[in-house]
Amino acid sequence: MSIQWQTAKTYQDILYCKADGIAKITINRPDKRNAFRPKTVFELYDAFTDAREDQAIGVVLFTGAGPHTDGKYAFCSGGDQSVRGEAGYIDDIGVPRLNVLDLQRLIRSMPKVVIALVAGYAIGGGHVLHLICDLTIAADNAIFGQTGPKVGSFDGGFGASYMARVVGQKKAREIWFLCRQYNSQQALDMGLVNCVVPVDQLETEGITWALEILEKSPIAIRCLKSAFNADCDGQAGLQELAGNATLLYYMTEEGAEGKQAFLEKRKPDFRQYPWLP
Ligand code: S0N
Repeated sequence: MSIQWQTAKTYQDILYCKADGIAKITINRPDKRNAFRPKTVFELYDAFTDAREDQAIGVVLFTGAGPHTDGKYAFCSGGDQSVRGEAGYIDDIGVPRLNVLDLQRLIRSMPKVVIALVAGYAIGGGHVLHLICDLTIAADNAIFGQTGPKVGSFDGGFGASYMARVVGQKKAREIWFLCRQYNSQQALDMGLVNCVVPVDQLETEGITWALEILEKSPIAIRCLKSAFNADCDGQAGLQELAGNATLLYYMTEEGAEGKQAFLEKRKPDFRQYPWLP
């Protein structure tokens, strides 16, 4: 299945297009195996924010450009080590950044479904990016792993705690402590990905899943996503879940009565609404 992608905005490090209720965001730094520098992350944040704000978009496909000139693929190889400074990754004006953490929170909290399409390497901070997506579809050539303790970094946030929720404590510690690489079948077996398809069918499969999701109720999906998040995200998770309860309450006549009465300078008449069992 193919759809007619329309470029939504032009960037330097990423590609961003939309079609039929789906947004596709692609990291496009093939010379670096799609590693992210601060600019890449700022651009990703901008595109994800646009997808979040666009009421026609329900699903985001998040992927990496490939194949590269040597025939290999990558989803993302993590932070760009060539711009890593003493306190983070150095941006265009010399400021050290760890801005991928902002992106992780946006992907996790946005009320749209984010599907990672992983071909080739998902390594280091690139592995964490696929991990925090709602769903992951892996190509049969996908390779997953963390490198932090090998290259002098670590992600002790979602990268550790959420990984343990996904694959279990023992496996998460193995992934981080040994820094091994895992193929797509191993990733499927440990619950790290949802399914594995031939690499030339990766986007088609993503579109199929997206169109199936788009037939469902947006508010039901929105509330489910925040409910899944609330289980791990403490008060921030509860805030997200409760925000949806408030949104739904605003949509009721009962909620509107409070506002209307205030505007009409009268006492609200809540007696007309039942105290449901
Ligand atoms: C991906 C690997 C396994 C691919 O190996 P392969 O196919 O043999 O290719 P290479 O020849 O190694 O690479 C091809 C070219 O791409 C460059 N390149 C690859 N990865 C990177 C990278 N991450 N940064 C910069 N350049 C990269 C190569 O240098 C090569 O270019 P040339 O030919 O010009 O030399 C293999 O490439 C690999 O292992 N890559 C490194 C993986 C890695 O260690 N990534 C970093 C891990 N750390 C993080 O991601 C930091 C996490 C993080 O960002 C974070 C976490 C928590 C809180 C905050 C942060 C934050 O920093 O924001």
